[in-house]
Amino acid sequence: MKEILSDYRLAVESREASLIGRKEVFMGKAKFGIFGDGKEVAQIAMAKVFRRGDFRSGYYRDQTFMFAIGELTVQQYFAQLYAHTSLEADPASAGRLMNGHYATRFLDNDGKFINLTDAKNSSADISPTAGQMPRLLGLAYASKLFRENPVLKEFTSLSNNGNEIAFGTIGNASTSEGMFFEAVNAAGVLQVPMLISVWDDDYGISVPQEYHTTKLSISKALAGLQRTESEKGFEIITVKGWDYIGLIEAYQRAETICREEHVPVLFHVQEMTQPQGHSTSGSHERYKSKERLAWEVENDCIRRMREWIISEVLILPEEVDAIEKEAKASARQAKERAWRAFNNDVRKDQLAVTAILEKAIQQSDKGGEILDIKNDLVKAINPTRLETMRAAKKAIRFLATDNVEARDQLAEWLKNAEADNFDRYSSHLHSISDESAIKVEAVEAVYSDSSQLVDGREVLQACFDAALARDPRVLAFGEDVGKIGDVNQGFAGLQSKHGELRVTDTGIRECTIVGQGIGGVTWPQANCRNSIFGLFYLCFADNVR
Ligand SMILES: Cc1ncc(C[n+]2csc(CCOP(=O)(O)OP(=O)(O)O)c2C)c(N)n1
Ligand SMILES: [Mg+2]
Repeated sequence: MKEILSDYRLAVESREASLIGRKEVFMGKAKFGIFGDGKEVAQIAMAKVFRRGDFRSGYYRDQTFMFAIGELTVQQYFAQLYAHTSLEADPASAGRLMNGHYATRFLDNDGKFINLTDAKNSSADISPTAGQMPRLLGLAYASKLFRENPVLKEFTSLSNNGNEIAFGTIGNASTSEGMFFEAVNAAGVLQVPMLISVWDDDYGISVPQEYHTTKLSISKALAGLQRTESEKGFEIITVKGWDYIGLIEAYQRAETICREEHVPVLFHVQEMTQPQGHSTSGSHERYKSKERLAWEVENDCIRRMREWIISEVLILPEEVDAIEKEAKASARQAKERAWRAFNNDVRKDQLAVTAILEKAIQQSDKGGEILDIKNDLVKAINPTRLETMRAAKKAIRFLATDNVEARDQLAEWLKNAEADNFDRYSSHLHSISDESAIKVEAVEAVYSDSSQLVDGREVLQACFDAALARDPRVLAFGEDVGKIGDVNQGFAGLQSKHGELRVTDTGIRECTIVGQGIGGVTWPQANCRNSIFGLFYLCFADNVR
């Protein structure tokens, strides 16, 4: 019972965060907002089977899940909404990821992998719908290799013998993407521990299901993937988004199948709602009928969970009210803390420039113009760094011919601010660790008069052979790479030498071959402070030509 109430409290707090978030955007305190309202209960159920060592590769509706696994606080959630460029405030990306995009760190400050088996891991979300799918496949594929390939057993901080699950989330409309179909098919072929939850609210922005999905249902459309006694495939599970107990039971079943048997699971969560509509760009009243809107209110997962708690768990409505009140207050306080921290940070710049402008007003003949600039700056209700930079630059222009100390101080301030901004917005776009590919030193080829003349393919083959021998994490996969050793023979003989798990063929599906290659890697640019190299170094998306 305690657990049920604490789950309910979290659902309410997360919902409140969504509601407040939308208001913050409309008040001009953030640029854009997209929220996880309507998806709370299912995500709490999913979090119950997400263990240390597991990975998520998901999309922007997953805030409640991130709260539930303890990898995001409500304060951090708001810091991200404001784009607070501080790693302490927003550990996922220091303000660089879009709101509703999540990530945990895979690397320490020296660029070395942390113990991933002891962490609840989330790769960084990316904006293209279904872009999370190829990488999800890679994460799941890594666990298969760690379980099946004895040479990888020593890497105990990367995998617990392959007992991890790669959890994917995707919206119903995004399952129309080619990347989704490619990843699903590949997971069935490879038999990897991939558990994909589809959050199905019947819409993709304004477009209803009939434009998206055959038979109006992704689980019906993909029914042929269902495994049978004699054929490998998927386990397909359907459940309603408001059914707290049904969701918990179904996720437990899914977990066992996926984790123990390494069978992929399609977990179709139906009858979800989106109370605030798609995002802060536009309102759903424009495209949902009155009946649909009324249905969404009735079937709101929090409302239905509340009714269930009162009628089945026999808690008094007043007790539930008290929980709600407390949860909402907690979300509000977290928002206040996040805003204060963000605003203080931005105001530091504003205060510094204002102080110099005040001096300039005293020192310069252009005092009147500088006073206007200062007044404009201090009256900004929600100042951004841009306004302060603009004020400083404008004042410098006015003072160009005026040799006053304040002008030099402004120039000095601007120089420092630009350096700080480089760190805030442009650093870590590529790895700066010792592992950076850019730091690998070239080894010049040395020839002698007696050097043998050989075909290029033999040079390649010798290099690949040496790489495979040097590091057990190196592997190669792609079309025709395995059995025949590539159409052009760069891998000739290497499968029989190093084994099928290390040199292997794949289907003709380049996007997910790349996904398999990057596996645990989080998208480098999107995820600035995270990993930029893979669990595996080598992947061939096509024949080596
Ligand atoms: C490749 C790509 N196409 C289009 C978009 C624009 N877009 C963002 S979200 C979205 C709708 C997604 O709907 P659904 O998958 O059902 O998720 P929901 O938002 O309903 O949870 C669209 C079209 C995008 N981000 N990426
Ligand atoms: Mg949808």
